[in-house]
Amino acid sequence: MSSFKWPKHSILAIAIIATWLKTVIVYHTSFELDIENAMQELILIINPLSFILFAYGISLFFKTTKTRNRFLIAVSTILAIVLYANVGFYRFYNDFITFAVLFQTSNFGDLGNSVADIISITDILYFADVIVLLLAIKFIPKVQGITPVRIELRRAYFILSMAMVFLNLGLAETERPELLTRAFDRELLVKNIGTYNYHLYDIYVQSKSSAQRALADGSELVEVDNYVQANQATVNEEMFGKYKGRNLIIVQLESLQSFVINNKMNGEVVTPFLNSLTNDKDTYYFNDFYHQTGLGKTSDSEFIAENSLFGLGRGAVFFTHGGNTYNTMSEKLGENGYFTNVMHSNNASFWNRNEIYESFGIDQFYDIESYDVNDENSVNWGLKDIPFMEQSVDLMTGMHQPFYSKLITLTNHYPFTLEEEDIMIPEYNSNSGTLNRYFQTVRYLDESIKTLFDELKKSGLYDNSIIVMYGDHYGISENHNKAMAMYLGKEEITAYDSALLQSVPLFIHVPGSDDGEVIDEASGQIDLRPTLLHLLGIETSNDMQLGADLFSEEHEDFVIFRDGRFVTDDLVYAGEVCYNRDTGEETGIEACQPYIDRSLVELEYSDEIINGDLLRFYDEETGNLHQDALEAKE
Ligand code: GP9
Ligand code: MN
Repeated sequence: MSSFKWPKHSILAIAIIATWLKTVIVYHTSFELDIENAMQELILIINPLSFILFAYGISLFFKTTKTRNRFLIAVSTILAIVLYANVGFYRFYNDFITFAVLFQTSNFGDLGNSVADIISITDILYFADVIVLLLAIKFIPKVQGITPVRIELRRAYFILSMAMVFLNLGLAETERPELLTRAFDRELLVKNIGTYNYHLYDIYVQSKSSAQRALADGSELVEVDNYVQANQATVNEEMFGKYKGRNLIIVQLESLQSFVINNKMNGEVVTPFLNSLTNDKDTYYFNDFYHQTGLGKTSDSEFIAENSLFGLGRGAVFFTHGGNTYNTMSEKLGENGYFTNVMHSNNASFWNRNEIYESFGIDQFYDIESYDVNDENSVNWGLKDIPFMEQSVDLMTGMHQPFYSKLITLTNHYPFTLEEEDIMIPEYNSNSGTLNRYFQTVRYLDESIKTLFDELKKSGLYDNSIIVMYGDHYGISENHNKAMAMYLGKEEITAYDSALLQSVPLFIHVPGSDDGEVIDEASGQIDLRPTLLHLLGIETSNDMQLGADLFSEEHEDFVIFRDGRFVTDDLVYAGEVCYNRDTGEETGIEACQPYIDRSLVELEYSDEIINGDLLRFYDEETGNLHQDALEAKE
């Protein structure tokens, strides 16, 4: 044996260094954090330390080496689990876990295949620091008995830890002013304060939002109401009530982005049926329409369309605020004699749908129990879209009319797998299997819409319906930028490109209208509620909604994304840079500033309504505020 004598706190030092190094390596290998300069790199390197020093430092309060070591093992294991959970989540959602999402365990259960798809045996490396620590404890000779830590040492240690926190926050503040007050973006938070601190911050914000509801008294609503009233777009008299009494069939097209529409993949047409609708005499096709979803993905797009409000910047509003008071499109249609329902062959609890649909006033949810699902007719997440359409129209045939049915498709969902018999075009040939398969599942989705139309015609429902279709959110995340660049024939995908790639198609198909056209108004999912209600002759002028009727002369070309980016007819704001939309070149921030300000206001008003559950203070019928709110106005 060598005569080397290990210093007294070697184990602590090893634990700190191992977890620190591991975390920095994980940042670089498992997340796609855009690092633009040396300062950002420095912040990324030091940010795990500011938390680890504190967490591991608590061990210095224990009296024996044994209890100190046990504590270190426990903390390092917990931290490794937290980090690994984020890695797994990131692989799937390209985002970091939020406290709110942790309560969505039912969703994680249902991921099934996808989970197996995203974890692998080599993931044991994410626990490398725990292993190093265990080895160190085993092989480094221990001092037995009670060995308290000197107070001065402890004091010096915690002064150093504090200094680390301030250094971290200070650098983050210079690099990203107002980070903690404005943060819309989890990636920025992780980049600047680190994953572990980010979770503490998130827990703090969540508790704050529960407190917000308790404290809200409706007075906030006065300001929001004024803004909404002042920004209302007048209805287009010609279009208002033009299709009164028709059934409304909405199809949310899973993960469908606009870049495949009227586009080919290695000579193959990807969406022949939808392409035919883009110049159809009965279809309004919106080619500059965007999803506005956040972490809640499909559920957010449902939320936005039903409420004409944004989802939340953190977690999925379907989960966090399922019990709020809402004034949805469904509720309004219900009041106007419609039978309202959602058709989606998945467990009712997924995305907490069963609960929030009650709050939305939806009459019936045709979930997986209403469908005949077996091995032959399902793939990937469940029932294939073609049999789904057939069975859905069967269900519609027995419905009271007029009805409003929302159909949510499923086959074109990550990981985009199909059975041999359903493959209609070959895979693409990029380095991303995800993008390669995406074209095939999109092709299948397109075919299922053709089926829907055919079945509706057969059933006799077609002529008296309006069929609205839109993509719910992106399917191809920024993790596949290289492959996307190859497909689009670009050198790289910039922040500007990424923003425009958030475009999803919107079709409003009105059989027999002979009114079809291509509309290039920059618009988003938030505009659906007023647009559709107006077409059906239902007033919304008293409603607390942030979108505007797409057929109104006053509809503005301005789409706000949930993360604060936006698109207008001549500007794109992304990555905190203002771009000229025609050239794609950077332009002075002044051009974007007024829109930046308004985006922040609108996102904040939307959050206020949801967090404070403010619609409980609002009289939907008269558009008046309830007594509490009125008193605050005086
Ligand atoms: C689940 C389906 C998919 O029922 O709507 O949700 P997503 O993962 O796309 O948000
Ligand atoms: Mn979806």
